[in-house]
Amino acid sequence: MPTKIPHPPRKLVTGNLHQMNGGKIMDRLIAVTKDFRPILELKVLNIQLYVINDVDLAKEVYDDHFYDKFIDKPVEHLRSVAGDGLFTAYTEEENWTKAHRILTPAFGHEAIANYVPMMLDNVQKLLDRWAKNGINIDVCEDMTRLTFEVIGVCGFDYSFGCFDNEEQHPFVEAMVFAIEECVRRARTAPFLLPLRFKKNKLFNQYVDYMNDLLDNVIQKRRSNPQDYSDKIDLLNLMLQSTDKLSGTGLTDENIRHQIVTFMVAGHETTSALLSFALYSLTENKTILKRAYAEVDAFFANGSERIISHEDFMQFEYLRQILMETLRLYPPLALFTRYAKEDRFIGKEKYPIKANTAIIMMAYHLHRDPKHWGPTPETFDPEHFSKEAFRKRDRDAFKAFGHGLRSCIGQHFAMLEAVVTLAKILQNFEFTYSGPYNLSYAESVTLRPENFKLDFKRRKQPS
Ligand code: MNH
Repeated sequence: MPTKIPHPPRKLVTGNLHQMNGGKIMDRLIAVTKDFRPILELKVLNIQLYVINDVDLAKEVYDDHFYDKFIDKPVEHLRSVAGDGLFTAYTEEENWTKAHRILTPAFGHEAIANYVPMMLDNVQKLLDRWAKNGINIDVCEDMTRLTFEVIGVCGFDYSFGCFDNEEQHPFVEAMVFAIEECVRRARTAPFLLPLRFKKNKLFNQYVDYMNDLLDNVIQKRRSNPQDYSDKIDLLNLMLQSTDKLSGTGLTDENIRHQIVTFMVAGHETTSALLSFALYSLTENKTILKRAYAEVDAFFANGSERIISHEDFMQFEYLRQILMETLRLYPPLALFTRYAKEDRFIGKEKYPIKANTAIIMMAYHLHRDPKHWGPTPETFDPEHFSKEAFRKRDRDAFKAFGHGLRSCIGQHFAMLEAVVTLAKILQNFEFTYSGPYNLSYAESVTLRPENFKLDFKRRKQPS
């Protein structure tokens, strides 16, 4: 029997806008949607969207035959920065399929093994920074220094000097402004957009600056390939690969879009993961103790032991901690899909209109008691023991999105996070710098707000 999809109380013209205003947008969205399982409908001015909070209902929307990734307004605006790069491309675009085929092996287990030394290099810079001054550390900020450097070096052999300077590199400043401006544009009525003279001018200057910097790097390699032939990074891979199916490679412009995409998609997400992991460990001393034990066992025969990709398996408990962190605090708290034609879901119950945004609320899906047990709010790495993992529905965990359009960088991110966490635990103890209550920062990604720790070098176990 078709049923009307429930919705929070609405106002005549503005719909649910009043529930979204006043406060941080992610907090508002989490709060407004929380009590509606399995589904609700929101109307914000003239925009209609569905929000799904229930794993079993979500499963129907994961059918790639009838549903696909929805390019929502902020992502559409982001195309003036990242073009048809993987994240912002429409699935039908030829360049999505082509880049997906070329880049998937580049992010596979075998390829990313090459990046461990570059990751370790930069983790060492983070440790040195804290060894010099570990008091009152803004954790997200320093984690972002790390993740930005790592993706710069692994992506195109470029250092932004995030560990050498306190001020941001102009590229970082440009990128942060551009992303924020895209989000602001998405919330602005279209007829007002051309009137934002100052912001538009700044936006264009920043985007030109980023493009010039990257075009220079790409041109240098194109003209002197022999000078760079030994570089193992994503740029060389893109320059050297041809797509077997079409027989052509990626254009220089598309390669530039991919690099911007990796910078945008790869740094704040991984930084949020590492920050929430340290938060969760500070809160849970028993879990922290077991994490130290795993790390100390690894370094038992020499604190200088260098972590390699094969060692990833030795940090099973750290991996469980990081996965559990992604469950409770998915850095992308939601992703969006749409139905290709009008559909019913929930056993023919709820009508879903074609081409309308369906928000998959990972934040709530990861707290679905039918799949995560009676106390889903509890941080418990046992949720990701081999045993529990085997028993659980694969679709209950979506921190990396879904299907064809899921995160291409997920193994890269997990490898970087495990290596980083292992080295931090090997070297430091940490406590809150002051009283701390978790709140989320206002940004595109979910991040802990104002999260500060004091790091103290560990006495080496005797
Ligand atoms: Mn990542 C897509 C989460 C790290 C590059 N990423 C996605 C999606 C999620 C996601 C969710 C799907 C978005 C959507 O459906 O609209 N990503 C993460 C998280 C981390 C992460 C939680 C870290 C933790 N991502 C990375 C890293 C890189 C990267 C690191 C690159 C170096 N992600 C991508 C790209 C896509 C993506 C590229 C788009 C893939 C596609 O659509 O083909």
